[in-house]
Amino acid sequence: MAIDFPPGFELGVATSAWQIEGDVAGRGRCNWDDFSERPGAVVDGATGEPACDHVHRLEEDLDLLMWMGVDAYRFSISWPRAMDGDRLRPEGIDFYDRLIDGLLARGIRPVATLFHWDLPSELEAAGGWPNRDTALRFADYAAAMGERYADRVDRWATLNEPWCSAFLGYCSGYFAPGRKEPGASLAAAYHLILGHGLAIERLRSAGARNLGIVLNVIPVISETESMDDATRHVDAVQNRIFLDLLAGRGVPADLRQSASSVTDWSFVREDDNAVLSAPIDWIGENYYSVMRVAEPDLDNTAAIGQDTAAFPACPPLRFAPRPPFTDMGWEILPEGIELALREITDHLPGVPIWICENGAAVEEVTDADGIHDAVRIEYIDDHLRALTRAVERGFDVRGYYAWSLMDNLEWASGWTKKFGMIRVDPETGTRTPKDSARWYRDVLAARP
Ligand code: IFM
Repeated sequence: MAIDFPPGFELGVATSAWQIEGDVAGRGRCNWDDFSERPGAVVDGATGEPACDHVHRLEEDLDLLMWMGVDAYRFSISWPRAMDGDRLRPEGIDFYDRLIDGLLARGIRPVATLFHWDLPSELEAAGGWPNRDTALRFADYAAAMGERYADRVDRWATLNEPWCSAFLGYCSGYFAPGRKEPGASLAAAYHLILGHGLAIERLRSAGARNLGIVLNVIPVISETESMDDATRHVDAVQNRIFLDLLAGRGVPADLRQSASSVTDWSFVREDDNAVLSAPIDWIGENYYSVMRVAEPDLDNTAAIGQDTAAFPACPPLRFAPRPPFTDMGWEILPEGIELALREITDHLPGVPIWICENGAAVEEVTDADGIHDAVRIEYIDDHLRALTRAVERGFDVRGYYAWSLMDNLEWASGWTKKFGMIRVDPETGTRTPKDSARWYRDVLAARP
């Protein structure tokens, strides 16, 4: 049965720069270049070169987007490709000019994210996001992008999933830059939102429209009442620190207290509040799964240590996802999307929401007839239906971008996990639409 989208609902696909662009020599280095070259940091040793070689295959990829029939394409600008210190980098600017103009020429709305985790190496070396100055440099970069592209970019996101940058980057060390310093990760979270707020002001002054930020709010579910405190703590680190700052409520009081053993919070300045909560025109949510918090399991201590490492001062707990799972081990729960929408709306009433990523790494079967990824189709179909039900119940969701247009570098998992609707051969770069790409194309075409 066809999905009944609300009038004007925007459908698209998403990617990010480091995951697809390649052409490392054509830009400055970033934290992920440095991190991925460290033995063992990325499971299969993949680096940003060649990724999907998107820089050299731009026209082909733009044609695939048009073939798919998307309304909008969400991409990210690589800061070290666009900028060389505080100057524009001409080749990089030319690349994004061609990308944006190529989208417009094909009738596709450009949706740009300014920071999808690739921080210029020199800023990382200077302390990265735990350092307040990075937020100021980010605002300068945002202003430069606004001045260049405000006339053509339809929608802007400052950051993508700041939780990953802050806590996977500086606390568990699972992502670049690989630091394991809980106190620094809280400072990073704060400065990311500060940078976002400063960037919003600068983008607006440059005439850019439709300004927002993309979070990955993950509904945190307590499996038993005894785990309610742990659940609240996880929710504070995963979701509330970002939502509360954006809502003008400051750092959540319970987190301020519970994390006092790892930071004195001296990086928080009371007069930052107006910047942290700068008015936004929309908010993005990347929804994949939920987190279930259960009693610690003595047979599972290794897993406990690994998971809780990302959460300073976390009470003992165990994450207990329920089947079915994707290849990432993430529980599949389409109706969980409504829990995420509720938490966002409770914090930011009246701000329209876009689902900026949703998709799955799954088993695929390749035969003479093509690449069959039935589980991905089912996953996206179920989530789109859950989303339209949520809209019927009153949530103000205006669009959905599937993750991802094509297979790409899945960060620390390298090429071992595939989210694409189009296969990219890691050896040759050849693009082949999977069944899901044809299915999504039909969904898009079936709209009245
Ligand atoms: O590939 C990532 C993306 O870069 C950010 N959101 C989650 C995706 C899947 O892990």
